[in-house]
Amino acid sequence: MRDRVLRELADGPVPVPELAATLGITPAAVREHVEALRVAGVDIAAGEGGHELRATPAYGPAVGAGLDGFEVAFHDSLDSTNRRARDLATRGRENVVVLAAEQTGGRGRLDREWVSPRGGVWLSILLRPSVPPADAPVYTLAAAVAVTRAVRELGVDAVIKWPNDVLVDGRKLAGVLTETARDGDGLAWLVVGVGLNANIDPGDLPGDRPTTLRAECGDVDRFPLVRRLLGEFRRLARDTGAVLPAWRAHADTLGRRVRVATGDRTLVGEAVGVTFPGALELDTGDGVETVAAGDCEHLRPAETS
Ligand code: BT5
Repeated sequence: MRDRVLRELADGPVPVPELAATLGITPAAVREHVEALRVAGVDIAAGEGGHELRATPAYGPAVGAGLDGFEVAFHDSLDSTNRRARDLATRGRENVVVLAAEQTGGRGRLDREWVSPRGGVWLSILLRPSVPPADAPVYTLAAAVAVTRAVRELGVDAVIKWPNDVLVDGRKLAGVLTETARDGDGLAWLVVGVGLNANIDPGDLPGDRPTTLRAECGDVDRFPLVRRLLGEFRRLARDTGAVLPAWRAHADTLGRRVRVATGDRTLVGEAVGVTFPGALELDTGDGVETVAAGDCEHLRPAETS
């Protein structure tokens, strides 16, 4: 609800009774939300025409103000938001989003380095969904969809490479790292880490072909971007049946010739489908193989091995 109050105030000025009627709550409840937002650092003006958001808050602790469903912990600097979220998980916490302005020890999959200077979006979402551990990959796909939708709103032509990369013209804009722990046969917790290169020069990043929002569309306001991303993710996490159709709609891998390296083997074939919770179906010519996890490379049509 507080997020909706914030959105209405952004279109303000709006008198409290009108806002209360729009949102279906009492004027007293509106005033409580406004006060809580102010305490969180959001600059709300009260004038003759009603209340209004004076300026979009800076990217900082206020990014979590009133975000439905998540408690947000913003840090100026952390080694890794995933590491911090794992610590919170072992202390029994849930529905927390850890954000950092910079990471000094960011990690990709297989303990690879993830370079995370100031200007980017580095965050980890800690959840405890009541699902079997095998379902965890669907949350990785959900995060890739959430990032893709949020940046497409900015006019960036982002697509998803299976399983977790968000690309623009073959260049990597964002990656997702999901970590889990079991509790007996169930899932104890799930940490979904998202690294999105926002207001950064691509030359400051490693990797094959990195890109950034700065390069694709110019510097962006990360406050609404992160809130949009988290809102999309929350919707999908609550309705995981919606994840695969959304993922397919943005996928660049399906229909392509790909090479997939799993722990012990490398497969080449045409990516023909993705099945719940996120496995890739590969037509190798000798039948269709289902690959649960791996590093995927898109091949040009002539490249076959
Ligand atoms: C990923 O790994 O793509 C997952 C990245 C997840 C990062 C987030 S940031 C918030 C949270 N906290 C963490 O500590 N991690 C998560 P992978 O597919 O393994 O890609 C890693 C490879 O990408 C590296 O080996 C580099 O070659 C390259 N790389 C490193 N930093 C990059 C960057 N900022 N942009 C693009 N490529 C990068």
